[in-house]
Amino acid sequence: MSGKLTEEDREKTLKPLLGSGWSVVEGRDAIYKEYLFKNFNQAFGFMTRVALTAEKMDHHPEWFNVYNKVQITLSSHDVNGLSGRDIKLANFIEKAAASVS
Ligand code: HBI
Repeated sequence: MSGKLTEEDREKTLKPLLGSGWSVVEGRDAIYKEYLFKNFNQAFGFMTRVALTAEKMDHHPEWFNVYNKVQITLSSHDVNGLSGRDIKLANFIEKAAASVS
């Protein structure tokens, strides 16, 4: 769970995310997705939810926000690539984004 994702892990846990708008970053073992919201309040509300969970997990996104756009990159520095923590956080992020309205 905390080590680098194996090929088997990738098949099982990464593939579903790649089917829902996440992509593997070129030249880096990391995943990326851009979210668009209606306005800044919704974007920042979403970021606040993600931030609280990220802090609890001690696992932090690389992210960029302008107005209603939030671009997120996930990777685990300690394993120099993707770990189960990235998958777990990405799945939480998906839920958080879906619950913004
Ligand atoms: N967040 N994404 C990510 N990757 C890490 O390896 C990581 C982190 N947040 C905190 C963290 N590691 C700490 O455990 C160390 O930097 C101390």
